[in-house]
Amino acid sequence: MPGQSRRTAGTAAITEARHAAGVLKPTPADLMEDPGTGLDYGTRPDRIPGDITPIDRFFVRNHAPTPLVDAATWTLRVEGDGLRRPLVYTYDELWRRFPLVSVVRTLECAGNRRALFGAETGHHFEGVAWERGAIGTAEWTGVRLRDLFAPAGIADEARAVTPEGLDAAHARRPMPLRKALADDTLLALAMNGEPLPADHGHPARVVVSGWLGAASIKWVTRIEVATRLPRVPWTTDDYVLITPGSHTPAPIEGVPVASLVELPWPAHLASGPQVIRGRAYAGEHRVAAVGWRIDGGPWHPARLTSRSAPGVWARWQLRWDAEPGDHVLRVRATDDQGRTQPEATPWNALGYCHNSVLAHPITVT
Ligand SMILES: Nc1nc2c(c(=O)[nH]1)N[C@H]1C(S)=C(S)[C@@H](COP(=O)(O)O)O[C@H]1N2
Ligand SMILES: [Mo]
Repeated sequence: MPGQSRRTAGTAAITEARHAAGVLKPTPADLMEDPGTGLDYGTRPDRIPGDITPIDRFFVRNHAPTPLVDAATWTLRVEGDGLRRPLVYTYDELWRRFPLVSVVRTLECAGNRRALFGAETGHHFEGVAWERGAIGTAEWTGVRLRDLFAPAGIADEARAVTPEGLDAAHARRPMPLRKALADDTLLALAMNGEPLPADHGHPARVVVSGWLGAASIKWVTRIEVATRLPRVPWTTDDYVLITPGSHTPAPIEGVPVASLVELPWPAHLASGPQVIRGRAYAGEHRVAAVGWRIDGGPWHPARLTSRSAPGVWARWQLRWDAEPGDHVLRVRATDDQGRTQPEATPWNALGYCHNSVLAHPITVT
């Protein structure tokens, strides 16, 4: 390829762009929010057309620039003391040898809304200053991890599964064996019906339903099945909840219930009857209800317009007779465990899992 050089990293051939761009796809401001890192872009909440987030605007969270991987020479190693024998798969083999499974699942970064968490607490959090855009839903097609493990033979003592990325961050994040063997835990090869795009993990990424985005490792080159849960930076230093008085940081797994209003922030609306739409997501749980209120008025139920299932956002809408002036819209989702979005999120040092009810400013003219 002109203007590009080749080199080999591990077992995978990586073609690196001469000008190492953080993200490969275009990230226009009318589709994506830019928190300013050069590696991370959020989806604009007012630009999601249907149940599924199109690839051109699906949020990207990269700890290192997107690697360009040649699928023809890439391999996946499946190994560790939790397997009877190690195996190596090629890209073609993954497509041909195993049943292909498609699931619609939402990914949300644990740091979503961190900028709003900062504004709420008056604290400056380190880490990507996300607004509301670090969430998206895609149809993921690929192979179940449990099908990949079967030919290797899972040992009785196996406990933990740790996928590893070949990007410069060498991202790794363990999950318990039971989560890895779930029906909807995939090694995804395609997204929204297209081969996985480079920024989203080409040639293969893990999709861990209902968990924080960091568990869904991109550019996977190796999956370790082990008899012990490994300690890795993403469960000791990052993606952990550090709260006042807590002695050991708690690794984040599922994400808490929250809602997303499909309006710009602040929003401008014409007066008169308005339909306002949005989404709510509760990680491994179902969204049971969504409520809304204007200013200091009473809470009303919003109408859920899609079936709510674990691991995927639910859509809702509300009808409001907008009166001229400055208003505040509050939306509050509740999950099937009876947990409701709080007025304020308990502080944690790294600014994760913010799910407070937001005061959305709307000017009606
Ligand atoms: N190899 C690798 N996998 C990764 C990451 C990364 O930086 N490197 N980022 C993680 C984080 S924090 C999130 S939120 C999701 C984002 O997935 P997306 O970029 O496809 O939206 O990928 C996860 N997988
Ligand atoms: Mo993330």
